[in-house]
Amino acid sequence: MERRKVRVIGVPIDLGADRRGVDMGPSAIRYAGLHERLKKLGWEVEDVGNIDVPIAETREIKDPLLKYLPEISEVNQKLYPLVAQAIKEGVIPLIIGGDHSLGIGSLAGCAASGKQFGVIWFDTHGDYNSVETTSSGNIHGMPLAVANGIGAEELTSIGGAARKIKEENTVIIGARDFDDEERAMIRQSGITVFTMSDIDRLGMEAVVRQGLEIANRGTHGVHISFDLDVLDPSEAPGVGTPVQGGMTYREAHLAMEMVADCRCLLSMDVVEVNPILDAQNKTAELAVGLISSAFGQKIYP
Ligand code: EXY
Ligand code: MN
Ligand code: MN
Ligand code: MN
Repeated sequence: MERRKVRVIGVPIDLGADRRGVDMGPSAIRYAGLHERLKKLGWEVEDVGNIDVPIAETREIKDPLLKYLPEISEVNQKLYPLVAQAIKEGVIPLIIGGDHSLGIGSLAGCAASGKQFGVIWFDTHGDYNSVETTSSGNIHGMPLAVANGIGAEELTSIGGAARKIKEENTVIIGARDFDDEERAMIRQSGITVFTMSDIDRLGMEAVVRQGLEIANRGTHGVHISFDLDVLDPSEAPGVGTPVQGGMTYREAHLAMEMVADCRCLLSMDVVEVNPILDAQNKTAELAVGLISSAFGQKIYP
């Protein structure tokens, strides 16, 4: 098998969550042994370091419904060409955050690569708010809407004016906390949602199998956007917006093992690790374990 390359891109952003600590996510994930684990699996690992992110303390919030909009736009303007270039080279970009506002640049990068791609968004939340629907003004609650052309022009125009995703190839898995208006917007879209209740009823294997089928239909591969808050807070305490009733450790690993088995991984985000909220760095270690499963680690080789 040819040695596949993975390019790690750090995005230490906390502006989208408006919560300090998640900017340390990339360091916590590297500290938890990311490179060693991927190399042990036979991957050639390249790390471009971290994108420079302005610190919140030196910024003023101009619009409380789009907090740190100029800075978040600037960060994602830097991110998307790096993602696009990696994909064009046949390298898998692994974008480690940092809050989920980086998903704007990741998805714009996937689109700019020229590949047809599907999306599986593993998340408690829909991340489908816009300035019209948000109550927090936190842009990490908006990236999937932005990628679908909904929201502030400073964000939807990153990587070009066109929508970055295809609703018919986009799936949310693990949902259990949508805002009211956000829920209505997602319902009106063609995005498929599997809630935690669906997972309880159908089982994770059936849900992920259906999700991969949808994301791969007529595409060249799949972008996985993994928000650590999709797991139960008992498993992933170091996240900024925890919600009870999340995935178990094994459900999350099964999902990632199935991603590896499908050999359809185009690119991957791993976001919302906040080591300040988790002194033992358990959440970052969990993130590295899940990445390992997505990149081919087998419990029983
Ligand atoms: N829906 C809420 C909001 O828009 O503020 C919570 C969003 C949490 C987003 C995290 C990254 O998943
Ligand atoms: Mn999210
Ligand atoms: Mn979330
Ligand atoms: Mn279509």
